Amino acid sequence: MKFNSHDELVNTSKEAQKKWRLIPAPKRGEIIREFGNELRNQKADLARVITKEARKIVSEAEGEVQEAIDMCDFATGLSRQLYGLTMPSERPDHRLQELWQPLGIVGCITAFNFPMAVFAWNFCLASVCGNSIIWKPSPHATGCADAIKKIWDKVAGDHKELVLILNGGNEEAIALCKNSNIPLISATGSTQMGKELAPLVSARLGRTLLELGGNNAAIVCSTADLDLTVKGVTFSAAGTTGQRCTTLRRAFVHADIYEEFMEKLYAYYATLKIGDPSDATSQLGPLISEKSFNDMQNVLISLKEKDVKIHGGQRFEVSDPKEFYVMPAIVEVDKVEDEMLAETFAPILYVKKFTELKDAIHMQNNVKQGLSSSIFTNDFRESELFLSSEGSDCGIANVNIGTSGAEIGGAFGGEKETGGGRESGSDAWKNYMRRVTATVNYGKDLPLAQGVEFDES
Ligand code: UN1
Repeated sequence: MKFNSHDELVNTSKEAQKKWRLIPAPKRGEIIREFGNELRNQKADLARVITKEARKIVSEAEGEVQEAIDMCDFATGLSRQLYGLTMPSERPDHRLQELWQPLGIVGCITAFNFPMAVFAWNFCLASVCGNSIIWKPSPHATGCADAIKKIWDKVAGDHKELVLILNGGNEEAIALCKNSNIPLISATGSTQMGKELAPLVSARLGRTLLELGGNNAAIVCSTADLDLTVKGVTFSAAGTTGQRCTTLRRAFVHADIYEEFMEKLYAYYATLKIGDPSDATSQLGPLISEKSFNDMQNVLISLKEKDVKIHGGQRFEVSDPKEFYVMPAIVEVDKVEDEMLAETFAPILYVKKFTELKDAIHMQNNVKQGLSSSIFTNDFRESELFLSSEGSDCGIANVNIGTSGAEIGGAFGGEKETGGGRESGSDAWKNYMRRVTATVNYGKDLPLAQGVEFDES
């Protein structure tokens, strides 16, 4: 569908939403179930599009489509559970209750690394709640958006325009953010992007739902099961070639097991299969672009000036020289280096020794981002401390699991410069609705709240 202007696009979405919101939520849920079934039918083909564009390995690409399918199932169930509370009224013959109504249009900006799943997080909730969506996919993954749109159009009947795609870059994102007909902008990407876009939305007092950078850490305690830990750390740090917002970037390892852990970690890294992501045996595909490669190399160059031990990180030669495959890097540091405080969207894992858990927790939290975190331990006192108010300050805190690979059932998102948004499961749907507090008087008198008297007669 082609639009002559931005206004035309937004008006089309508005009209689509007006029609859609009249459909009872459980009926909307049925259409989303159809959408999910079609994703199921085409899972392998969709995964191939992800692999082609985002360069994810087959298993992860299929996992991403599964994440979208899971969201459809979740939203279908949710379609009968958009509950509002009823509170006791202090006045006789009155009912006090909350109603949840759709917002209107949701503007959704997604990144290259989860080109289908993050759309599904937003679309499934937004649509079951009665909203339409204008989706600006990453310029790296427009084919993924087209494939999804085609499936929606197949199942949507009269509601094809509920999903509209706006292709483009920064300029298009800015236009969405400035448009006061779009009550909610949900954006995934870098913190820098969030800092540019969010003020445009808040200048018109619109709402944002932000899922921005991460700088995730794992704490490996002395009682940890090291074989399990090494697998968890490697999947999170090197998997997806370090290009998840949940990627593990820093590991704090207890001094008592440091040598043994590092030995096992290097041995495991040495087994990783780097290569064409469409080859089912590959575990790591290439970086998304030459720019990502350069960003990674620049960080490694600046680290070389310092007293650190760097392992890996160099370009890995495969048959197609146009792509940027890399050996995932491990950087052992004695002190917290500045490079560790920034997110480099590439597989660089910093490792530092600790002796006191509270110091490790402090180092973990002492960054600007607050998305995901892990502790590996078999001592419940350590894991409970980590999960307490003295522990991780992130939106996601895992025990004996790496920082990446969250299920859809929980709310996903993080604190501080990660943006504070929550998407996906739990009650994240509330972000896509407006809450109406309704008080109904079904009596014959007009008692006022707080005992106020106005009309004495
Ligand atoms: C992202 O990288 O933007 O928890 C999302 C995970 C995935 C989602 C990552 N389920 O790693």
